[in-house]
Amino acid sequence: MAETKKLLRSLNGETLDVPPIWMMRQAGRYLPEYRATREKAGDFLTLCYTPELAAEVTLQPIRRFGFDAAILFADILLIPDALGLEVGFVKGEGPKLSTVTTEAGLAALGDASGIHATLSPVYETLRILKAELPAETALIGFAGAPWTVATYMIAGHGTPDQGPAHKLKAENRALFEALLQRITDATIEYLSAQVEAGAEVIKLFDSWAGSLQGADFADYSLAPIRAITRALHERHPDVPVIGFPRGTSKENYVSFAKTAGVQAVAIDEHLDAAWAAAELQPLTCVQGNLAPGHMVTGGEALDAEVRRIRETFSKGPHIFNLGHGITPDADPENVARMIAALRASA
Ligand code: 1CP
Repeated sequence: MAETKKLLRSLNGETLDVPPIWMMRQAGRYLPEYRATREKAGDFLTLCYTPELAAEVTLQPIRRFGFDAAILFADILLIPDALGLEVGFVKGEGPKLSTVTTEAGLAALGDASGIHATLSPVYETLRILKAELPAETALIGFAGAPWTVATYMIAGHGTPDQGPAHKLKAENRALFEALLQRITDATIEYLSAQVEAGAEVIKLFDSWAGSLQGADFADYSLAPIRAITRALHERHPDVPVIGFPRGTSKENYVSFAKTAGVQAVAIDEHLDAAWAAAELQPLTCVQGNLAPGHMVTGGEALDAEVRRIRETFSKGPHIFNLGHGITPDADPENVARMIAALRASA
């Protein structure tokens, strides 16, 4: 049977008249129905680990907007939790974790095969979604890329420059590399289980790739991601992977597109779309890259940007998305307006 899900068609290399659209953080605080479910769950981790509630918030933006894909509601910091760190989300402050900065800390972590005990509710969420999603809506599973997850495990919180992770890398490279390896191994098991539970596409978020300079990008963003795509494709050859090396250089985006083993490269809003259409799209499907600020400001500037991005990428496979996650101050009306502008543009 011919593939009918638009996201899968684009990932398979097809150029569509109207590209599929979904949005990073499409389930989130800008939606009143999300805030209500989040309130009911109490804390953020409970929301992630309660399959009925996690499935509910995943479905909310699909019901409201009719996106072409749903992304599993979870967080990249569930892997540190499953490896045995203490992970908490403090309202208004973001995540707080216990840290790994010593050999003893690494030795105390669990290994990859032990993660499923903690993560099995996530797989149940996917099974519920698989049963409840409309037939045309693709289901995306995800994980953080090892470097990005490591930055939180080393610092214990979000950091503007990933300083603590860079410091550990400089002071004890063997320990830093062993930590990346542990995260890589766990991520392979986690994503394989997500696919087995119904995820049709996988996205790897390397949100902090932009702070890796020179050979560090190849060694600590690209290489672990390639290890994950290889192992995943050995087990599940047909599952497409979207990679997101956010904030990296043009040169690095090109080497990522060529060698990461992904079927699409997601680009952030700082990358010039015309450059990406000329240099990346001949290599792979491109996802992006409307600036998230347009979801706050809206208006005709939003319509014009949607048309510009859509036209710029019209000669090859494209997935329409933001360049990064939608922010809590966004107006849901602007999301509807973005989708209408895109679908009217054919
Ligand atoms: O209180 C709340 O409701 C918390 C807000 C929130 C949400 C809605 C967090 C805390 N995580 C999430 C969900 C989430 N996180 C999803 C769900 C699916 C969707 O997109 O709708 C996904 C894919 C993520 C991924 C994630 N978490 C990333 C990578 C993507 C990105 O935005 O760069 C990162 C870096 C995180 C860590 C994280 N989780 C939450 C926050 C506030 C942060 C960032 C912390 C920081 O460094 O400042």
